[in-house]
Amino acid sequence: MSRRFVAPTKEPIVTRPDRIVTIERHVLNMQLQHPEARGDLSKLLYDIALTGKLISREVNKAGLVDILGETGTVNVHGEQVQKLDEFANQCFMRTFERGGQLCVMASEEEDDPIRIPEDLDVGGYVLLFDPLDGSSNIDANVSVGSIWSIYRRVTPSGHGTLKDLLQRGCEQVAAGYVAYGSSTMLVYSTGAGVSGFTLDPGIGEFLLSHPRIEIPKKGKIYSCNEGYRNLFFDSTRRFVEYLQEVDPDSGRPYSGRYIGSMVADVHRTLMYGGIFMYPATQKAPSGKLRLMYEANPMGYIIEQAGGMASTGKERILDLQPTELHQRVPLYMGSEEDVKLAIEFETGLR
Ligand code: AHM
Ligand code: MG
Repeated sequence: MSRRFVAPTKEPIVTRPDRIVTIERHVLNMQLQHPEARGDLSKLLYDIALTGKLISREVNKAGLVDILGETGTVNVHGEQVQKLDEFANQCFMRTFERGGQLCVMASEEEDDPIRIPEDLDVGGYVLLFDPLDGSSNIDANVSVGSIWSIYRRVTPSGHGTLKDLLQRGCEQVAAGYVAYGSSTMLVYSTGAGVSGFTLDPGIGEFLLSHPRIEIPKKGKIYSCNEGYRNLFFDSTRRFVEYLQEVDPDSGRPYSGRYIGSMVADVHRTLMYGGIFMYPATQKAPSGKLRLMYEANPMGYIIEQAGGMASTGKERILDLQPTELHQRVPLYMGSEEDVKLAIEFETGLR
């Protein structure tokens, strides 16, 4: 007797859309709810979608570089084959410098703030981005992503300065990521919940696939690089050991999942719940991940979905940045799981 297929009963908490909505339509609908809006933020979000598509196209060809490029550095068109993270960085810079909405930018790939060229218009917003996070994974065909964050400028006019860039994460007006995985997804928030769009490669459009994403209050997965276990501080080691203890009543042991590509690890955490962490270690007391390019934008998304993002002691989005490339220890995910991590990290357990 053939077995009937039984669909899994547990689904991530996402509301399914009941009509076809492009990201452009979604952004426009959002703008219409703010009659005072001039459309500058919307234009920035359209350009984020465009940049995501351009990078997605190149990432999908990554495995072909050796086939299409004669030497690995020159492609069939005689053009230099750029490293993908360089390409992604250029893509962001070239798309955004000419729009007229930004006064300054910063990239994880650039030491200094990126000035808008003197002859171009400047506007009221600030953009920070990590053009291709996790790019060391590309050769193994593992998911990577772009992360971005938008603020309003704080200086009155002219070209933006470091002061415009070094704002607390709670001042973000929009943030999100594009995950280049089995499909390409753009997830963003402007402070009224989180929406997810999947790129339909046939028509080249991001279509609303995950309206109103909410992270479960508690998960069953923890995600960290356990190769550093012997470098973890005692509090972190005890927290991980606690999650591994067998206690079915409290849902333990948790499963461990770690891709080593933050966008993919955080996206899974957003969908299924649980906790993603990159803690302080004895070798790297501030952890590895960057406040401005990784922790703040991803923390904003997680909070907007109902979760928490913490250093283990403080809320990530409350931190006053002092440097563009500063690093922070990071715990983000389901509210109950992050609260538990904080209890361990602050000595309450
Ligand atoms: P990158 O910005 O140089 O790509 O590094 C960030 C990446 C994250 O995507 C990921 O969470 C982390 O580095 C993995 O680091 P590790 O290999 O130490 O676990
Ligand atoms: Mg990065």
